[in-house]
Amino acid sequence: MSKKMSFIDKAQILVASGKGGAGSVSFRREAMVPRGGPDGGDGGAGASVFFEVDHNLNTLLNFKFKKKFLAPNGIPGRGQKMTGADGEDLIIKVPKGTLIFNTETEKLVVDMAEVSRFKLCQGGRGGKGNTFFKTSVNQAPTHAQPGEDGEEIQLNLELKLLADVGLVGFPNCGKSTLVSCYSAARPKIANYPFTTLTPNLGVVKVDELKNFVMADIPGIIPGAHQGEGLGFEFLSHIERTSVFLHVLDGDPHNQRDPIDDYQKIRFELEEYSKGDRNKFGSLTDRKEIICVNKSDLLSDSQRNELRQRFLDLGQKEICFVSAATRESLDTLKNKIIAEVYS
Ligand SMILES: Nc1nc2c(ncn2[C@@H]2O[C@H](COP(=O)(O)OP(=O)(O)OP(=O)(O)O)[C@@H](O)[C@H]2O)c(=O)[nH]1
Ligand SMILES: [Mg+2]
Repeated sequence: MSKKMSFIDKAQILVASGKGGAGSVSFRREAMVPRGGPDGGDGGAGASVFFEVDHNLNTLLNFKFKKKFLAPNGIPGRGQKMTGADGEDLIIKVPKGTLIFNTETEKLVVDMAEVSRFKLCQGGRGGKGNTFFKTSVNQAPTHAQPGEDGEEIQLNLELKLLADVGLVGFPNCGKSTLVSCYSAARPKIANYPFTTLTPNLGVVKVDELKNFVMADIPGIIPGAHQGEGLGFEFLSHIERTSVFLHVLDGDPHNQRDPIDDYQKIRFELEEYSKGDRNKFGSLTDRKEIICVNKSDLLSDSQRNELRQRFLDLGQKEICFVSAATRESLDTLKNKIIAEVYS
């Protein structure tokens, strides 16, 4: 397995192009013309289905809820040689780099990193009306063509997600709880260390157009660089993230000190960055946000003391939050947004 393993966002959808409209069987009716000729018009073409890259998207979240994409049918032809309208093509927007596979054959249909627009299903042709079939020997054809069927295909979409924000901290400090507060992800949460064994990913919505990806990796403990705990394996998941959110455990009863914890995690990140392990620059020069979680368990004086000690260390402001009571979660989210988009 590659070291640079990233997260995969997946979705399965059904797309279908529209059926062509049927040709019409119709004859002219005019007061002075005893036997009117054929005047059935052609059916309109069914709509095609296109995929198009939208640079504002970075996840497949839109496909979690809507799974069927059916392009409209062409409108049938009518008398007086009226051609039916074509169906309007369906354009499905996807993030750049989305891989589109045929579910049945498992073959790659298109890589949306290579093209920005791709026609996936051709709409059915409209049927010819009976006017078309008029010949010298058949002046009054009574048949027209039906519209051609559209195509239907089940697809698997895959997108490699790169996390924008990586959560680092000791086991049990509430990383997974925070991810579940900010996103639709539902990682396992429990009151013991190493609940999270593999990374979780949360997609955090900023507004209608923007969202970013948060990665919750297993807790880090002192000695991780020597293989303690779950070791460093999972740090490779956040090598490419530009922002780290340090989550410190504010619980005053757990015999640990948040500032000490912070320094220990920093030390491990530094150790990780030594040698040739990290190809994306040192993990200690990422933009950093520091929060003390479980602040619901801290008194005002305990908070003030911690804040002051942090400032004395020359560190920036820390943010006191509680995933349990949701205290200051919005403030923290805004800080994260500011760093992710700066
Ligand atoms: N009092 C309090 N408890 C919290 C808060 N946030 C999380 N917890 C509890 O802390 C425990 C650990 O939470 P998790 O989210 O599983 O912690 P984690 O950091 O993901 O832990 P690992 O996966 O083991 O690294 C759970 O029992 C949570 O309910 C909080 O703000 N206040
Ligand atoms: Mg966890």
